[in-house]
Amino acid sequence: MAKGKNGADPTYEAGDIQVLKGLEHVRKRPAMYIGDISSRGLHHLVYEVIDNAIDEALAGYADKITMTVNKNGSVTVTDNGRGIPTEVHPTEKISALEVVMTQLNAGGKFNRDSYKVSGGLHGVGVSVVNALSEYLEAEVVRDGKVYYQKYKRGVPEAKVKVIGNAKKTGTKVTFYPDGEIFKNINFKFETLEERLRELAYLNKDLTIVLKDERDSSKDEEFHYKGGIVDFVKYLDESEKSIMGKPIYISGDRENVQVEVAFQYNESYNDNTYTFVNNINTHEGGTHLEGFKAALTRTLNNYATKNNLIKSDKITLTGDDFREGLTCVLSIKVPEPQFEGQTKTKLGNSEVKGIVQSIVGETLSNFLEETPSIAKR
Ligand code: 28F
Repeated sequence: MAKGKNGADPTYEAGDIQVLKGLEHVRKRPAMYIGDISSRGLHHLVYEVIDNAIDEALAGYADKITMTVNKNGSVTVTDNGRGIPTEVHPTEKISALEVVMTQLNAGGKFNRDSYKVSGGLHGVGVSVVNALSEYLEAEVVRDGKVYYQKYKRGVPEAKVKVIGNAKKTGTKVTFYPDGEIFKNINFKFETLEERLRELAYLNKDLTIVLKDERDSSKDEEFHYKGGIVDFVKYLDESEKSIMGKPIYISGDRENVQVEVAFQYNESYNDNTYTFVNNINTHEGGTHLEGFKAALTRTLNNYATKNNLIKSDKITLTGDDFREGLTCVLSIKVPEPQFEGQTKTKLGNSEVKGIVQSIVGETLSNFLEETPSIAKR
């Protein structure tokens, strides 16, 4: 290998400069990566780390995620997945763990036919969290060993080293947000609690534990075997349902997984929440359009066929069918296109037809089979 000007290995030098440029860009324009540097941006740091653990669960390798707000204000997230790979890169001579932690968007760990969860600004990668943290410690248990590396504002303090042995596997990330970037580095327990509870409802096989060393009386454990059906019951806790239990529909077509749970209560408001790959699509999109079209058409057909509409002068509109509706629609799409002001509107046009057909077919069968509920 030819030696660089100061005798350093030029390949390593080049890679190093590229890494430093990346981290420097993140620290110069953090809002481009996490939306803003207010409390919301601070919490996006946590969501970015959590989402990588959720991805490991979606891939089928982790079923428990623990998050702790430590006494000193740092946050620790652990999962019991495979552990981030640590093998040393053949040419770059650095561990895969260091690549994931220091190179922008190195964490693109899943290929097309799995679902990359992405919170915040949709999966910027944990290297962004690293660049915006005064320090970050990564601990990986894999191949019977415990690997460790510590970073200061994204720069490794030393090479990845083995600090012990262990049987299980998993990844643990502790980070302390950089006070030079964020004015306020206090994590709000209630904010974290709400997002983690939502993620547990959306991923029914996952257990999520939330601990606060500043006040351990608030510790929580979320695990909802009923998934989004339990979510609808939770949302409707203070309402009176007009049907025994929520209707649950699921199916998948063309690599799109659709799940919807809904029930009617005696109120007049429409309480519909929609998610794509665990992202809360506040602005709706093609999945919601498909669900609304299926609901309106199926209920209208049923009502007309069973002459439940007294006079033929009125046709019920979509809004009529959403009075008193509490609904959670959660879909998983390999390549979601997000639009809208806050990038929380799904744009994939093919999804509307997929959701409409899955919901339409299952719902009309359900109404035929349970006329008592249908009539109500
Ligand atoms: C506390 C936060 O970040 N968990 C993670 C994995 C597992 C793999 C992975 C992550 C492949 C090489 C890019 C392991 N074995 N929790 C986490 N768990 N990343 S992040 O792979 C990273 C990609 O570098 C993993 C086999 N395949 C993937």
